[in-house]
Amino acid sequence: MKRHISDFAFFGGAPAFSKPLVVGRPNLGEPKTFMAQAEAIMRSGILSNHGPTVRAFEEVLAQRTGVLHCIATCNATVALEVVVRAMDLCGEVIVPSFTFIATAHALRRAGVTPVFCDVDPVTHCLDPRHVEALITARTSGVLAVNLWGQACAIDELTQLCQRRGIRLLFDSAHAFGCSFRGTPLGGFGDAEVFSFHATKVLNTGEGGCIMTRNDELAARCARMINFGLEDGDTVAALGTNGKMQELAAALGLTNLERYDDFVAANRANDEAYHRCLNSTRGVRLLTRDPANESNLHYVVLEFEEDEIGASRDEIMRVLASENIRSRRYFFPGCHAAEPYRSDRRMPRPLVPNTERLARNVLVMPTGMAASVADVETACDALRFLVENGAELRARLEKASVIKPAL
Ligand code: T4K
Repeated sequence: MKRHISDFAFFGGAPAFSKPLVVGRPNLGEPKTFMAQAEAIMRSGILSNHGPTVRAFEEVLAQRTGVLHCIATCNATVALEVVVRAMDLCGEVIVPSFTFIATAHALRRAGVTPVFCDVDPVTHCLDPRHVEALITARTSGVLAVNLWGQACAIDELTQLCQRRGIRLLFDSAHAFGCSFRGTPLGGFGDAEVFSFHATKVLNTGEGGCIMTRNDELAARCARMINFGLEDGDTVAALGTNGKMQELAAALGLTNLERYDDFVAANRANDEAYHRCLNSTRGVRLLTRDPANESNLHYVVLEFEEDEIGASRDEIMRVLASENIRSRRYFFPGCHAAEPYRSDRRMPRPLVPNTERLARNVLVMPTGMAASVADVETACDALRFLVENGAELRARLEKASVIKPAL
């Protein structure tokens, strides 16, 4: 328990954790289950090209979500780029400025201009009220993000896109296992893309999938992730190699068996964060809509620098020396990252909420690798820093270590 600023490792004390407590330590199922599947795959000699394990993984995902088509991919970034091309999106697509850079890059790499739109200050998701004003004759669609394991304003965006005759695609990288008003995510809009990166609630090491109810779009995506090949050797379209490999699917199936445990761990941690931080002024947890189910895989804090007397970055730096490795997703916002920042041809809508969130948001560790006791220890340190922000800043200034960017 920290009682003085000097108790923090940054100022010479002992760190709260001997090993790093990180955001994104993989959730893993039983090694024995994976090994048995890996052995079967090795004996079969089928390692890739939409083999039986990938097909089984796709089938389970389709069943769980009730979505007709699930196409497993090597990651979500390639999957997004593939769907953007398969949907024939062109010109401009409206996308939130507060998201992981992969969302924007997928558009740009597919030859589409991402038009960065501001987000809702409460949900951090694309704000439909700002979307409409950005629609021009060049707009072919909206790429919305179901951020932090929560559904965004799906109804409003669906109605808006239908009314304006443009397409709607969802980046659901964070949102496997989540639902919107009782319906599992996966079947909304023209398509949804999920990530199974090591850091996600369900992982295949690297991986992702495309889900859609549209038969034709599914067929196009399946072809495009396999070089545009049809019937083995006929190249029917432009394509890439976006296939998931068999061993990745085996890891996915293995981890899926413990999915409920992963979410239960997240829930217990989420409750602990709320319990420990609820009465701390200057820091608040993301408010989630109780009507939508979340996997709770992201613990998202917002800091009020004026109230605390210290910034998110100052707090994060001192936490890091405690071996509490929080992340400042998505600093500095896509609009302020290259190549978008320097591209003078890009439309430049104002995004004040994104800029505030990029300064104030901090994501904390959770998942199977973080116990409730770990969360309580991390929160003790965090609470002390927030409650003693002015002193923290003074000590940092004295040590002349303040740097605006880490
Ligand atoms: N759309 C959105 C909204 C996204 O957030 C993302 C990805 C995508 C699309 C694209 O999905 P993918 O193409 O990746 O499928 C991470 C992930 O790399 C990225 O998948 C994720 N979003 C993004 C938000 O975060 P980093 O750079 O913050 O995390 P990384 O890879 O440095 O790992 C974080 C910590 O996790 C490490 O300090 C240690 C731990 N870790 C990580 C790996 C990979 C492990 O303990 N074991 C591991 O194997 O990007």
